[in-house]
Amino acid sequence: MTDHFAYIGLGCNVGDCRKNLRQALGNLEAHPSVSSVDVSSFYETKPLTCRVGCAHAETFLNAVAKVKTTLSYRILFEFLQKIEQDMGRQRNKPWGPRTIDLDLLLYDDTVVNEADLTIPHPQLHLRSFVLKGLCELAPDALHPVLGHTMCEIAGRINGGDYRLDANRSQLISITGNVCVGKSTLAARLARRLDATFIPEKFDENPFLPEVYAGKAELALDSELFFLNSRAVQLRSENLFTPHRYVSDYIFEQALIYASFWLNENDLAAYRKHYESASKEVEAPTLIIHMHDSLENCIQRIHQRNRPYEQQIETPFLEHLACGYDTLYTDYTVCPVMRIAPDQCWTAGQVDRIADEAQYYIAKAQE
Ligand code: PH2
Ligand code: MG
Ligand code: MG
Repeated sequence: MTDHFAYIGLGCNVGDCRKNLRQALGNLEAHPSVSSVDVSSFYETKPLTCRVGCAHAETFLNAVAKVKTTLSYRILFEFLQKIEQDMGRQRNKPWGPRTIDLDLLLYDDTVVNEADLTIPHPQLHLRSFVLKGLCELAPDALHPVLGHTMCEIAGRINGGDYRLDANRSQLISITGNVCVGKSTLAARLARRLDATFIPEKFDENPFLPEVYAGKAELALDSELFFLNSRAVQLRSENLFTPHRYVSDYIFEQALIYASFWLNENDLAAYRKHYESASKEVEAPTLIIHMHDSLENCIQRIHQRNRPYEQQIETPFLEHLACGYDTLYTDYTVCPVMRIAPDQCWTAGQVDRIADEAQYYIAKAQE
C-alpha cells in the first residue's frame, strides 16, 4: 500500500474549540490506515462570512494537519465527514456554526473535480486562516493547480480572507510602473478571459502633456481629469454582474501620482474629491502587479516614444514604484498577484497568467 500525504483544515467556532480540535485530531490518528498526524499551531481567526451581515459572529479556532495515510482521497473524505457527524456537527446550514469542520485541502498533488469533492480545496488560495497552517507545515509545497508555493500564495492575500462571489462584477486590475506593459497585458488577458478591457484614457487628458512639460499650475486639473474619467469607468453602476473586466490601472494609484505632482494645498483639495469618488467605484477582485527594473521601464519609454513622456526621469519612476510597494504592504482589498513583465510575451505565458487569474475570480452561476 502506498503512503499518501494529505493536508486537512480544521475549524471550530462553538463550544470548547481547543478540545474539539484535539478530539478531531485524536480521531484521525486512531484510524488504522493513518500512520502519522503532524499539526500546525492552533490560531484564532476572524470569521469569514458568506455575505456581509450573515451568520458566524464567533471567532474561529483554526489549524492544519498533515496526515500520512494509505487511504484513498475518497475514503479519507468520507472518514472526515464521519468524524464531523460523530462530533455533533449539524449540516443543516452550509455556513452555520460548527463544532468541527474538517476540510480536505490537498492530497499529494492530485487534482480532483467531482460533484461533491474538489481537491485542492477551491478556496484554499483565498484564505489566510488555512494558509497560515499550511505555511507552518509545508511552506515550499506547490499548489497543484497554481504551481506556486504555499508561501507565495499566502503572500498574495497578505493576511486577508476572500471568497469567490458571483454576485459582483469581476474586475481584474493590472498595475505597475510607466511602460512596464500593463495595457498590453490587460488587453490580451481581456481577450483570453472573455472580459471587457477598461483602458486608462491618458490620450484624452488635455492637461497631461503640459504637466509633463513643466506647467505645475495645471497638475491639479490633470489629476482631477484622470480621477473623473476613472470614476466613470469604474463606477459600480456602470459595471455588470457578474461580467468580467480587465483594467490597466487601479483607482488607488491616483493618490500615488497626485502626491508626486501636487503641492500640499492642492493635494489636500484633491484628497476630498478622491474620497468621495472612491465610494462609488467597484473594488477590484484581483490585482496583477507587474514589476521591472526602472532602467527597463525607461528604455521602453524611449522605444514607445510618446513625446510628453520623454522627460520622465528616474525619481518619478522611483516615486511610483515606492508608492505601489507601500500601498501593497498592508493591502487587503483583494489578492495581489506579482509577475515579472517578461512572463507575458508569449501566447503560452499569457494563457498561464489567464488561467491563474481565472482561479481567483467567480464564474457566473448557471
Ligand atoms: N470556515 C468557513 C467559513 N468561515 N472563517 C474562519 N475564520 N475560519 C474558518 O474555518 C471558516 C470561516 C466555512 O467552513
Ligand atoms: Mg470549511
Ligand atoms: Mg467543510
